[in-house]
Amino acid sequence: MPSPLRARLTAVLALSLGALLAVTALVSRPASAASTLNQLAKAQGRYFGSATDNPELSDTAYTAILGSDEFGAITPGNSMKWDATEPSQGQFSYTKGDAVVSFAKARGQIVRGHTLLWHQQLPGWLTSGSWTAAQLTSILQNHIANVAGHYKGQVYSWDVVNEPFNDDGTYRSDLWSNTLGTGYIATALKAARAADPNAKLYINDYNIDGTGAKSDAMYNLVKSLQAQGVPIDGVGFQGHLAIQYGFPTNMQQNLQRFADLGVDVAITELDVRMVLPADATKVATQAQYYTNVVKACLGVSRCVGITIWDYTDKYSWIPGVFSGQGSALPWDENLAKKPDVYGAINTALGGSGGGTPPPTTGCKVAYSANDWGSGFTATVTITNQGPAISGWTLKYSYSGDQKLSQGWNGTWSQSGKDVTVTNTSWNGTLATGASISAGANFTYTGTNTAPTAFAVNGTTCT
Ligand code: 9MR
Repeated sequence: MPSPLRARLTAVLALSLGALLAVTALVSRPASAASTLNQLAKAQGRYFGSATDNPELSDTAYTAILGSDEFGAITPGNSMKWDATEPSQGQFSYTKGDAVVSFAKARGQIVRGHTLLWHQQLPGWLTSGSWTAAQLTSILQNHIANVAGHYKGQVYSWDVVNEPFNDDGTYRSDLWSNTLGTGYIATALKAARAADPNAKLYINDYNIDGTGAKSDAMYNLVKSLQAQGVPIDGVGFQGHLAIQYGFPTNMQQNLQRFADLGVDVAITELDVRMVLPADATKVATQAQYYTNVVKACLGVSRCVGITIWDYTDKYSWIPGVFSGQGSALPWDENLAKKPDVYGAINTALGGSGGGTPPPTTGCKVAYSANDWGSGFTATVTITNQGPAISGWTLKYSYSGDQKLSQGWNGTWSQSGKDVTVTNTSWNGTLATGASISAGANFTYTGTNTAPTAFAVNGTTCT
């Protein structure tokens, strides 16, 4: 092959490769490092989860985030409670709970079952009946055998007993303790173990996040259950916090003392509310609370995960219960991440904040020249840092006598020292963050100094 022809072919091949690389650059994404909340938690052997509820599952914008990598665990907020699962005595209904389980399963998320026994959300037949201790024991055992039996193998854990204590550490006076004494807790745990031997069995409560009388009561309960040989695998610290009440005392040490008893610990219903309206100072405090909770959990090796009590203010329980309070979650009512709050959680989990949106203006141009003394090949790579564009014009200038001979991947022209490159018919569209490369050959005499200023569509680039 005569050598000029071979040189031409080599050049054509090189140009084709260049075009291919340019196209590849348009479609390829950056390598995925852990960046979402659950990916980050997972990298530390934990999960990051959210509660949800059935009415929300028809909101597709909502479920897109709930089912994303941000969350590795789901807790049904209501649909496994007694009024939902046994609305009439002996008649069990699993439709709503099953919907949550199948949502989670389809996305590889674990489920925290919630809850087999509580003083709230009990059906009328149960609360209005008058039961002997023997009858109520059998009702409780039957309920747990059925519900935990139905979900056997499908839930990671059960909040077997929910909120047994008053804030002063005494046992709550309710149907259960009034009829059965405190022994109902052991009865429930044993029934749950029998129904689903592999589920982690938890007792779950609020205002036990820090040390204090209520937390002491829970601690003593766990110790006494263990002493009696009653199955207990974990304690759930709900984490319903409010910035106006201060951060729980010694949270990490508190979690640790439970872990030291040989049980898992988990943050099960985290939210951090404030008196509305939100302002920068309140949000900063709130972000600090979230940071503190994440760090407390990560500081305790048996803290297995963190669940927020739904991820968005759109579906938070707070405003309906605490009038004038809210803004408690890392996503706002429009399902947008709150950069400060989401960012604090992401950062505390070891991420880079993640909530900062990409720059919405500007462009970046990288220029290089492959110089052989009397000529050179210039390559320019434009990165769009603004909103998507559907056509681009790049302008820059030389300081010497560089003269354009031929360009590719764009329409190249020159007027004096000024060079203009516009898109071809096939590379005009640039999404936010996308790049395109173009090249041209030039001849010159004297010196070939690289240009320093570039503009795309009239905007000066970095
Ligand atoms: O999020 C639940 C909300 O939709 C219910 O109306 C409410 C009924 O009391 O229960 C909420 O969830 C609670 C959870 O089951 C136990 N800890 C407190 C939670 C917030 O009230």
